[in-house]
Amino acid sequence: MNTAYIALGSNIAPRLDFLTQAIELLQQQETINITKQSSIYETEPVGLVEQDPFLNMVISLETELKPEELLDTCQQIEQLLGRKRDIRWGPRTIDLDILLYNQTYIESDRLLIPHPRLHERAFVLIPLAEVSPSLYIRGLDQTISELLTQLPLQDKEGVIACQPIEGVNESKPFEN
Ligand code: A4P
Ligand code: MG
Repeated sequence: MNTAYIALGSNIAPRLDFLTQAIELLQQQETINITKQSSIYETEPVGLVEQDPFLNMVISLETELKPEELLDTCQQIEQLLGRKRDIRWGPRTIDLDILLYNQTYIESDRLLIPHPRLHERAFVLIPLAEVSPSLYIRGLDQTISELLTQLPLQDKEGVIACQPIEGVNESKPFEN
């Protein structure tokens, strides 16, 4: 069995619904078993900053799928949930990025693993540290917790844990 970590992101309403549906669709796959899921975080947009805030989270899963097959599944789910690919780094209903797959290193046309921007993004490292703080990243030669301590405070302040409001399709940030 293989262990993979996936980052989920959405910044088009209803964001919480898109995250929830993506998780359900992953869990429905016979070849995938979700083992842990982080809290949901509201995060300031990174890269292309003139867009709405995101909800982000990370899950870990066990799977029989090979990395390319897992990517196919993620992309099918993105399509099902209305993902359009017009602007790189632009607004999206749902983005599913494979962060890690075992300790495998992959550099192909379709797949870069570990995800190349994992170590510089608070919206990835904070939820990933919640799921697996002591996970060691080969190549970067550090654990998730160690990578997180090196991020600027300003980046981490843009990532706020949320709690869902019952019956409402959005989330209410609270101080963490
Ligand atoms: N691809 C290569 N490696 C991977 C991987 N490990 N997992 C390829 C998934 N896909 C991978 O992705 C483009 C291509 O990357 C795919 O065809 C796949 O073969 P995409 O999802 O179509 O496009 P994208 O999401 O716009 O690009 P990318 O590079 O995934 O963007 P990022 O780096 O994910 O940035 N700010 C906040 N706060 N929260 C966010 O979630 N996300 C982005 C998108 C920017 N700013 C953000 C957030
Ligand atoms: Mg993506």
